[in-house]
Amino acid sequence: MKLLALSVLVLLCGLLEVQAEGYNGYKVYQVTPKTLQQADILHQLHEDPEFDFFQDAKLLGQPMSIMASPRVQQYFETTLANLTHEGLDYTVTTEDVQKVLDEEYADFVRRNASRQAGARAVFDECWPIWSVWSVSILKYIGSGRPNAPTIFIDAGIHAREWIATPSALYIISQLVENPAHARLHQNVNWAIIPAINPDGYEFSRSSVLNRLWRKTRRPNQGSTCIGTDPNRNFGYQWNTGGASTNPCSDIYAGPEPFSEPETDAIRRYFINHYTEIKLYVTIHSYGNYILYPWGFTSELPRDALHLQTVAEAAARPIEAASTLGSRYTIGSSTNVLYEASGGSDDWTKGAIGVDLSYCFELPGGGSFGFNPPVAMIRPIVEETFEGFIALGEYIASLYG
Ligand code: 0X9
Ligand code: ZN
Repeated sequence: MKLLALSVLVLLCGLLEVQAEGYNGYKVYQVTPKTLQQADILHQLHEDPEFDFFQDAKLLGQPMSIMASPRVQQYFETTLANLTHEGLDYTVTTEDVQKVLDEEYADFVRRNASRQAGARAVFDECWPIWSVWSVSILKYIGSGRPNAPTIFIDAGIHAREWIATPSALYIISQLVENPAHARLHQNVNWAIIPAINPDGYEFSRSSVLNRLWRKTRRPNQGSTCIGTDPNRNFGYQWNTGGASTNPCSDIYAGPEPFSEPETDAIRRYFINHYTEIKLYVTIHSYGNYILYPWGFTSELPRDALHLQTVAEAAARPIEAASTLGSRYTIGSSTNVLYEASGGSDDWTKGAIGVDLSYCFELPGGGSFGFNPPVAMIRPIVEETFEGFIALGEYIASLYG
């Protein structure tokens, strides 16, 4: 088992070929709406391909971080300027996104060049190409009993959220290699997919021009735009809100539920194992949230209190262990973040019936949150694992 997880330190630390137009002239705005009407106006832009919401905010008075292409900046700035009369605040936090990405990448290359060539430690020395091999990993780490209660974790469904994958790999490494955690898989199985969107992930690595790619990479019929948002592609309340029918949008729901091989792979696994799976966690970044269903409605599931209590029990040890000062916000997706239908967590709970279903948004880092410096990988993955220990112990205590 160490096998794939850690022995494949194939670590080709450089990025590959250059493609696409990149983010030249794209700006990032920090916008703080003060009224619900202002927030609504901003949310309407969510599915417009010319905008990318790096950080959304549900609560009035909290800042949103929105990237706008050069094509819409004039229009956007006029809209914002009009809204400032009603109290909205905004500033341009980045004048040229590509320039910042290029600088960050040059810094990354400089630091890597000063290290030894060859194999490097997974969590300390580079951002390797994990997905080359990890796509095929759906590993049981477990009790030896195929029907034992199972914890299912996926990571990296959004291509650019790189920190998700090492966090999942770290869970595997601790479960497999650290005897202190053997008890966590004595009576419980763990199924972990560290890079569930490998094509997208590779694309986001292929050039700094593609660094902010989020979706899958399957071409769309009748459109030149590529890819579907896999986290809008699950078949429970699919495309009922907070998702787009435009293939060019970053939150494109796909032509139909489970149109993507990545989401279909999860579906097939759950269909075969639904009786055993007791906990589902999908790992994303960024923003320090533990989210639970629903993402399609602001109504709460009947067992919201249970979901909240277990999430709090996971957040506490993360926060206690954090050397980064991490603090987590916990709540239902729609209520603390935004409405977004077709997510994997809604489907596992709503369609499959997994009671405990969560989306972890890990800490961000670097310019836009998706580029934690290499030195932040270990602190993030270590503190996050503390949450998974708590979750693992809870599942073992319930079913073990
Ligand atoms: O929008 C998403 O898919 C997730 N946030 S992210 O910034 N990583 O893209 C949140 C998903 C929460 N779950 C649902 N809406 N079902
Ligand atoms: Zn995500």
